[in-house]
Amino acid sequence: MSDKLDRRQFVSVCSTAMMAGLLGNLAAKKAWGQSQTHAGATKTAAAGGVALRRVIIDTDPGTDDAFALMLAMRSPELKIEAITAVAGNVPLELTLPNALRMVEICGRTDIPVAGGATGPLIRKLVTAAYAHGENGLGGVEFPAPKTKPVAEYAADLIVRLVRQYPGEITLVPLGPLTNIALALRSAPELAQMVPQIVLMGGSLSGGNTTPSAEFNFYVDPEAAAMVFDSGIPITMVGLDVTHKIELTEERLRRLEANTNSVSKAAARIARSLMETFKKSGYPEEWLYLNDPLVVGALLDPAILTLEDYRVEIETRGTFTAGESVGFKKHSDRVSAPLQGIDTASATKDFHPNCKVATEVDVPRFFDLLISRLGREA
Ligand SMILES: [Ca+2]
Repeated sequence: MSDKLDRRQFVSVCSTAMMAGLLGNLAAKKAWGQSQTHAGATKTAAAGGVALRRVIIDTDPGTDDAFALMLAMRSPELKIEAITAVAGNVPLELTLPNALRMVEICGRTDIPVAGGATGPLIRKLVTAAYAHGENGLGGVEFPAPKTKPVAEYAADLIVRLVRQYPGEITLVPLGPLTNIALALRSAPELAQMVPQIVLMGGSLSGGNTTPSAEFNFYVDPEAAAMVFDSGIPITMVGLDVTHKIELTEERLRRLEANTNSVSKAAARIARSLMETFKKSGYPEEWLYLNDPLVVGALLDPAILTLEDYRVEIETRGTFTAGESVGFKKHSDRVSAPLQGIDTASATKDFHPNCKVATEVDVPRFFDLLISRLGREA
């Protein structure tokens, strides 16, 4: 794809894309109507003010990613235009087939799945196999996927789809932000064409990988900084709330009581990981389901309480890179200038760039998750 369109070409592309988007909308609405075997879902969506929403899910499955993908694919309010895989919890050689496994488990091989970045923009990849199992799915061996990824590179696919549906596609990143940053770098105009990014990442209350940084931002702080500097409205669903989403034994049993194959697959992943943690003396008796909270909040905004912040991503600190620093009010201010070095310490006007999730209705989320995974397709 050309990234060097002149203005006339760009307008032409946008006009064509808007027409395609309109037709796509009509097709989607038709498909939406046809796919509604659960009559109550449409009413619920309408009553809750939740319209059909186009999303691209960027992900590094990852056990909690698997839950998020399943929840999204079980939710007719979401029109999943693509799933893009990125290196993170485990390398791309695993996250990509794991994403394909998820679309097969959910019977949604109609969704394009693309492979993306094999590592961060400028840093070496750090994974989290210790928390997700060596295969990224808690050690559960699902069959190798028969479905192939699309040939298009993830960042290119994101650019093409956003141009196709300008103003319509919510980006839902659940891993390091490398693919999103690459898309923005190759097509900066995307910043005006993406209505919002709702992401799992960051924290205003300490990290889970270093005392400062949450894993996704720790892995690729430069990508996170690019995204937060992009001007796209961001909703940050970070550890402040996701670490209240504890999949306890009681909740896991509720999940296991469901009889359909999607719920069973999710429960197998969680049970296997929980057993592994128990054997290795892991102190907590639950799993944190970080990523599916993002999807839950898209489906039911009342699950989260959001507050305006200006969030800046630390990229230079030896001990703090990837920290998301939230300014609640007043001007944000950088470090004091070093003596003898002409560094800027000027304050900037306070402009929130982000809504940060600060409270969560935990029972409401689990009711949604368990019922959605458990219902027949
Ligand atoms: Ca993830």
